[in-house]
Amino acid sequence: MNRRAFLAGVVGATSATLAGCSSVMNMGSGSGSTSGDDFDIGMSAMAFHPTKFEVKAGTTVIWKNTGMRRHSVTAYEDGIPDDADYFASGGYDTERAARDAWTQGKGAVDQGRTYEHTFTVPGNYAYFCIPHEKAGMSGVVVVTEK
Ligand SMILES: [Cu+2]
Repeated sequence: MNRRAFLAGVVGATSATLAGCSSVMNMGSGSGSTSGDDFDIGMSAMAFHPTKFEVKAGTTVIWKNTGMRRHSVTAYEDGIPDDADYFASGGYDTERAARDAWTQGKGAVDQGRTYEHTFTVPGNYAYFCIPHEKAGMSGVVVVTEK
């Protein structure tokens, strides 16, 4: 009787059925999707999916709120390259402005909506979601040379 072999088989049978990201067809709404993909980074269940996303310089990254809550895409001002443009959903120029606007209900990426930003300067870009910052909703975009 080989109990150990049986247990090993059970452990090996983990199925990763994360059924997110069911693609929503975007018929003729012209929402600025650059390729066939609807979005690059999903926002749901208080996390960015994936949390780390790598692109080449010059790429436009699209976030989509795939969940039920309001989220934001807000760069950490001291978490991006010195010569890079600041970015935040709502179009704010500083982290402070983005945080202030949120208290007035502005700057959200609402359910089903997208936000996009074009990254031109190589480096790491740390960003977060204002209402879920304390819950650990943050991510990083890694921009490599062309
Ligand atoms: Cu959020």
